[in-house]
Amino acid sequence: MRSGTVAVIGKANAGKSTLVNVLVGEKVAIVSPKPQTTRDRIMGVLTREDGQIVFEDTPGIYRSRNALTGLMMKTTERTAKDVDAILFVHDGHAGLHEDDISLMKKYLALGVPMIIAYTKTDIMPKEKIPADVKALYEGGVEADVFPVSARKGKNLKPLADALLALLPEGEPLMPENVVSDRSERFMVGELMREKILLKYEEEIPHGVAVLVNTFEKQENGTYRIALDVVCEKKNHKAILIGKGGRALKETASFARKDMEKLLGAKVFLTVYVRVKEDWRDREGLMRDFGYRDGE
Ligand SMILES: Nc1nc2c(ncn2[C@@H]2O[C@H](COP(=O)(O)OP(=O)(O)OP(=O)(O)O)[C@@H](O)[C@H]2O)c(=O)[nH]1
Ligand SMILES: [Mg+2]
Repeated sequence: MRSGTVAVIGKANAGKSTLVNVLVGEKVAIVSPKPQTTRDRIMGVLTREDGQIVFEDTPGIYRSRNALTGLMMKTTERTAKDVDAILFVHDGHAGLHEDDISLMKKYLALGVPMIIAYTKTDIMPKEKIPADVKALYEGGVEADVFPVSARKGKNLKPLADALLALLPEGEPLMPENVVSDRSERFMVGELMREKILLKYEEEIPHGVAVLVNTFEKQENGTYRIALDVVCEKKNHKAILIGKGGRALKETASFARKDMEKLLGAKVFLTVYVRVKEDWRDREGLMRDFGYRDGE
């Protein structure tokens, strides 16, 4: 059998986390239509009879504007160098541009075996696919391209087969029942961040960190969870909370439903909103909030 690690790399919002979730068959990473949803390296494990693929989902490539995005890009760079293969995720629906080709070539140059997943084929004209594959080939991108739809579950088996074939012979790296390296406690904070990404405009979610202060299983099997939503500005706090607390109540209740699904139990959720100005530019605070550079 074969077994090894695969870094999942690509532009922000390309569909990396969605693809990892569907390949491993469980939600290990949150997903949203906004770029920079994933902030940290997250492991998702696919175990089959003939082998195991340990995916490392990474923060999408994005022009760095603050210390947090700088840290996120470092995580992605480190991950790409430290694996058996790279799965480069390209958003077919967003079109193929010069910078996509140069990005793919940059990762090919690392000398790590690489495969391209050309995703979101469910929302684009099919006849564009061969033209783009040809353009990649003519642009000097020497890698196999797999058109897929993570949303519709299309063509995923051939992609997983091709990835597995790139991995070394060996025993599984992770126990059979492990799908992620992240705790339920971590996921609970991420689910809240996902709902904030979905509910509020661009600027607000990108300045939000979620801290899990309490994560307790009670004797009767229910959970008591308390979260701090940290934002950067007083007016952001006001928007997050909304008139009479309505917006926050809605977001929290939406997140709570997902937490209950994850934990298989009733959740009592408390959320506080706090302001910490410019936390995304303050190294110490970022680390306090759990963001590291992928080491
Ligand atoms: N139609 C369609 N939408 C998709 C597909 N895969 C992902 N999406 C959507 O694309 C958006 C981004 O998906 P993510 O999986 O969060 O993308 P990502 O590459 O992990 O993004 P970052 O973590 O921000 O770098 C979400 O709205 C997804 O629902 C797909 O196969 N088809
Ligand atoms: Mg992601």
